[in-house]
Amino acid sequence: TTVIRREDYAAPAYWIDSVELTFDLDPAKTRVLNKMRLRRNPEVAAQALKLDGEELNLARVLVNGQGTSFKTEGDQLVLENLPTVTDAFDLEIFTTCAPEKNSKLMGLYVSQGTFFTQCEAEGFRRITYFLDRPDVMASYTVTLRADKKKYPVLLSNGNLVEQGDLDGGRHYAKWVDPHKKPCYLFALVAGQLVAREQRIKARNGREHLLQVYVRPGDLDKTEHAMNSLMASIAWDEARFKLPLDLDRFMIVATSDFNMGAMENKGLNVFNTKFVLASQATATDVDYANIESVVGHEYFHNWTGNRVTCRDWFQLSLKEGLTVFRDQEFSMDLAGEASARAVKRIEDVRVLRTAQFPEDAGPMAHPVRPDSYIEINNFYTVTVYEKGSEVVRMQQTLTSREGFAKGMALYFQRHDGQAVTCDDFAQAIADANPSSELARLLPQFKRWYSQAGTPQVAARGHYDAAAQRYTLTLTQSCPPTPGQAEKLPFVIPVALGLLYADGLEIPGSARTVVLSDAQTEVVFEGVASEPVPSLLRGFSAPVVLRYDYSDAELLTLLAHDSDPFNRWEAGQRLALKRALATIASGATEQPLDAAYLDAMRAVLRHPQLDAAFKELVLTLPSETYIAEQLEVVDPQRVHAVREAMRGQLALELREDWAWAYEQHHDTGAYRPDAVSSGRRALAGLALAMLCLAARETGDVVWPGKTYQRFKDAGNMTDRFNALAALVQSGHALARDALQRFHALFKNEALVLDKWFALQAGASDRGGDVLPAVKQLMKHPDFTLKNPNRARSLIFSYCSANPGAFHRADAAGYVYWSERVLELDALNPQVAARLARALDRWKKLAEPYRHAAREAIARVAAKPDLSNDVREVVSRALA
Ligand code: HT7
Ligand code: ZN
Repeated sequence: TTVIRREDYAAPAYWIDSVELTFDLDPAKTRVLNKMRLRRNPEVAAQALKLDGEELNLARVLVNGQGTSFKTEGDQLVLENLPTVTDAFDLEIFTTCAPEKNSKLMGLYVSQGTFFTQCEAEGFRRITYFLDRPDVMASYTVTLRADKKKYPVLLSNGNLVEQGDLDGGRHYAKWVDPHKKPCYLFALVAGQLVAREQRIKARNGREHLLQVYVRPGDLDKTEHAMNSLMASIAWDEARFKLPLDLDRFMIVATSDFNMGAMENKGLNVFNTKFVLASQATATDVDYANIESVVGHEYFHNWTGNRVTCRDWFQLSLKEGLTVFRDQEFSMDLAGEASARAVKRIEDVRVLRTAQFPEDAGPMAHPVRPDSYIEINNFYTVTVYEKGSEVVRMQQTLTSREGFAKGMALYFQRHDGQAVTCDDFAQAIADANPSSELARLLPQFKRWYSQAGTPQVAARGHYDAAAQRYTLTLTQSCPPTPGQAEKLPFVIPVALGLLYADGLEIPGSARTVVLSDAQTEVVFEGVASEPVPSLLRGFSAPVVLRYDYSDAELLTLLAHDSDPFNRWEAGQRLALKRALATIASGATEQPLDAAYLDAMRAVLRHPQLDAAFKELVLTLPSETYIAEQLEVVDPQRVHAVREAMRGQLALELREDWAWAYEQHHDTGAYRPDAVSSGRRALAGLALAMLCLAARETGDVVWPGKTYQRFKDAGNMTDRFNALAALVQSGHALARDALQRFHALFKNEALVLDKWFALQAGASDRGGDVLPAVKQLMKHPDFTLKNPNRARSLIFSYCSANPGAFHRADAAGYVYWSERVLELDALNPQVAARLARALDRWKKLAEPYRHAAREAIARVAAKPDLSNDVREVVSRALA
């Protein structure tokens, strides 16, 4: 295994200016003719040309039309006797590959009889020999040839310039991409597909053809994806003045995909999960995810494709920035401030439950990593979500308008180039010379180089006589692998002060930029001891420590003008109680009247949105609670949180019944923010009412829930009702699950939900693992389809800690078997599953020891993929 280091970056010895690819598509043996025009890079010493290749059969190599000597070194094809002058020359390489045998889903593969490609990060080398690195940008001409009946649709990047029939029932299509691109953005698709089409005219008058390609039976599920695409195009024009630069923009859906989607130039390939939606089969969350993933991939057309990454260490250049853009897009579409806040809370929840643990565990790495063994392991929440927060802080430090100016400068400077995270931050700062970002740029960039989640400790001192309030902010950052000491970050802390009655102190709101280890902020003319509202809107990806009293939190929950901090106050109230109960050793009655009354007040509040209420009334997750502890007993965390849920359900049961009655009827189905918020709250109410029924013996609410499950007019209501029965362990759940399966047996994405729900069910006496094992034998289960594997195995191992961490270690044994089994098929998916035990060192005994043994068992396997090897060796280090 080789470690790749950022500091070793060197420009390529050759440039590839143009590529002509000809494919003879055949699942068993596809022939690829690759004609390149290359030239030596005059800025680099003359050297051999080393082309990347993987699992290819090489048939022929010609230089300027002549046979040439070549050798192979590992996976590379090495050509030593090339023209030494820097004039351009032709290189022709003929290879074959076997798409139907490709279970890794990288390179060219077959999914349900259709050819797809996935080239990011290093999949192009599985199609042909090439300089497979993002700083080599070439013009592509692609000819596809295939059997016309089996593969009537032949797609690649750019414009279709020619098509026609060939002998023997075959046909061809020739595509020319008008834009230069790195090879990771190459794509082809060939199969029996149909498209929803839409012609649009942009603000500048240019006409475009938009297409969403799916399998023939799925056309009626493409309207939302197309609407999302049109909204994305309009948004990027309006907010950043970035137009669509293609005549034709295509999205194609496949059910076999390692990730969510891929931004290939003009030919985005999507996991069906992020394209297909109908009210009968998709939930509100699915609709929202489709909108944001369609937006994300579309926004890559500028941030990633027009300006790309110099090397894969710069991945966050495109991913952090594009996540920021898709988050802003969804917020802008959500509309009102309260709906924006709901989206912000959801995004922060992801960051804190997934990225903070990553930053505190063995896989911690900076937003711009310094080294890797397998780049696929670095498509992480740190690169994506923390990367987005780093971009968001740049906006905070330059203003919304200033940031837009910075983006304009970035494209003015770097359009058509492969650049670095430094180039991006420099452009934003240079466009805003008098901003805090410009003043502090070198220090700000520590967000790119230092891993770990900074902590900001706040202390307040009120001097009644002087009517002065002094706030002291202190920052620190724990060590991470390879980085023992950290230097201070630039941390924008948005804050304000409230009087105890909830009134905001006029003039107190500001953004303090913390750049030293410690800063004091002094407020004059403060009439009585204030309550500080700190880190409003989650203005930086840090842990905020402040010793809030219950009274202060109740004030913030009831009155803060910042909706994020209102929600946060509710979470802190719940967390305090969870931690106290966990520490006490008892489990009964974790919640007191003060908390329950506050939750009732939120639930019954006449002005608050339903979506916001649902977020406040949802307790912090087991994972988030566990992260606050030094040593974690997952069973104890589970038991305490379940006790809290039970109490919240029981004590507020009349309020839940009221909430359900008030919110369950949302009229004709529309996945907009308001009606989906109402459905979410009604769904939580049903879950709570079924939970309360366990205690009270009530049969009415479970009965109503079952009825709801049967009658629901949309998947959100139906699934919420089903989940309420399953999560409360009600006897009706069995029958409901059976019916659900019968209804949706031909809908793969719905079956994924069915598997996931059972694997994620609240554990009662260790019953989930046997159920999961049984479900592995279900005829609809297959390990080969990543969505299905994730829906069953990941839902159990990564998303159900109370069921996974068993004192008998059976969960860990199951995990290690699945990691090894998956590794033989698809190392990328296996490596993601391998991360389920990242935080093993925090576990209490007997879990800790058993988890270590399970990881060691995986590590002991001699022929592990690099992907899994890197994850387990870091875990054991
Ligand atoms: N840029 C895309 C990355 C991606 C990917 C990476 C590795 C292996 C498979 C993959 N499929 C897609 C996803 C994105 O838009 O961020
Ligand atoms: Zn992306």
